[in-house]
Amino acid sequence: MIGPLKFLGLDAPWEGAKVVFFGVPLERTVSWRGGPAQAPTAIRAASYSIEIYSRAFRCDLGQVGICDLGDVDVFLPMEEMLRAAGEEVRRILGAGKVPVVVGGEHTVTLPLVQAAAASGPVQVLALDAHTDLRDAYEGERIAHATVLRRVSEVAEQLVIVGARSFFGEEADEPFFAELGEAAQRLDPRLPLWLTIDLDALDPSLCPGVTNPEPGGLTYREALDLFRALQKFRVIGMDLVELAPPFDPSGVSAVTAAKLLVEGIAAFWGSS
Ligand SMILES: [Mn+2]
Repeated sequence: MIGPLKFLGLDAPWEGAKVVFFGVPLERTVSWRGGPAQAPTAIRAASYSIEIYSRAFRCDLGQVGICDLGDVDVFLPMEEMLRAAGEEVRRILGAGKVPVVVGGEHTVTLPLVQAAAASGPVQVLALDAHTDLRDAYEGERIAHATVLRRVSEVAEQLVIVGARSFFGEEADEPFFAELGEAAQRLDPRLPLWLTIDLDALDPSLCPGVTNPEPGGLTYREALDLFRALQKFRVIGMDLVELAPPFDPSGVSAVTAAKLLVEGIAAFWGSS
C-alpha cells in the first residue's frame, strides 16, 4: 500500500528537504467559472505522468529534496486559509527552505508575498494574462482581480509579464514588461518571488483555467524566461488558477506540473 498523492511521488523528510510543496485550494472570489479548489489534487495526479528529470535544466528532481506537506484545509474561512498559507511560508523560509505553493485562485499569492516580505524587501515577477490591478472587486479589496495591486503595495517592485487583458487605462501603469525585457527590469540585489497565473500561457496549451485569454505565452517562452531568471535569487514561487473541470483532456494539469518541475530545476536544482 502507498500513502496519499504526493507531488511527483516525492516526499523527502522535512529535515533534509530543500523545496517544500503545499496546496492552497482557495476558491471564493472567482468571477466566471470555478475549479481552482481542485487544482492541487489535479496537479499532484498529473505529476505522476511526467518524468522527474528536467532535460531543459539538466536536473534530476529526485536529488533536490522535495517534501509535500499536503493542503491548507479547504473548509476554513478565506481569511484563515490565507493566514495559514502565509504562516506556512514564513515557517519554510525561516528554516532556510524554498516554498513552492499551488493554488487555488490568485488571491493566495498575497499572504505568500507578505510572508516573504516580512523578513526584508522582496520583488515579485508575475506571469498573468490579466492585470489583477483593481483596487477593489465587487466591494472586496482582497480578491483574485485585486491581488497584484495588493502585492504591489507589499513588494519593493512588481513586474508583470504576459498581460493582454486590460480594464481601462491601467496599461499606463509602470508594472508591465515584455517577455524579453523582464529580467532587465528586475533588481539583481533583491530576492525574487515568482507568481505564475496559468492563464499567462496560451489557452491552446492550457485551456483549463478560470479566465482563458487568447494570445498567450508558449511553453518554450516560459522556459526562456526561467532561464533568464536563473541569475536571480528566487526565494519561492506559486502557481495558480488551474481549473481542472474545464479541461477534460487533463493536459492543463500536466502543463502545470511540468512547469513546476522546470521551475524547481531551474532555480533550485543545483548547489
Ligand atoms: Mn491572476
